[in-house]
Amino acid sequence: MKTLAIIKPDAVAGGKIGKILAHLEGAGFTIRAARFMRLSQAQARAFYVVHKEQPFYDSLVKFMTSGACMPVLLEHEDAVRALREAIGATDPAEATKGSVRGLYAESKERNAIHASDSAETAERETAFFFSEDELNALQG
Ligand code: FUP
Repeated sequence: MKTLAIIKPDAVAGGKIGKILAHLEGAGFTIRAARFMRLSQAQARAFYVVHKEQPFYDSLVKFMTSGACMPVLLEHEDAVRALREAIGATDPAEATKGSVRGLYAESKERNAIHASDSAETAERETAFFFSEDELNALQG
């Protein structure tokens, strides 16, 4: 199955794209699609709409629009669970040492990477960045 990751603006600006993708490929994930883009305010607000009542929402949107990010579609057996395990806890202070966030996150907000938290979310978030036509074309 597939799941959606976003390498966040802190990690892109910090020159961590290569390290993070290598880490994920080393953990057995296959990259099926990727883009390099800067989220608009509207896109960031829509992407994180489930958090719109949270006190950190405005700050999160500001951070996610602060620079380029890299949405990546990843395939793995039990991909949602496998990616959540590989990235570690939201707060790097609580993340497993060898996880992506344990290695590369700066703070709970600037935490290097996003990963879908369920199969349903993965579907919604994948469609947010990649069209069916595009994904079919990539499959050949
Ligand atoms: P996660 O699924 O691990 O990305 O974490 P959440 O869905 O709980 O939060 C989504 C994003 O909101 C996090 F990646 C970072 C941000 N956030 C904060 O900035 N402060 C918080 O207290 C909680 C989350």
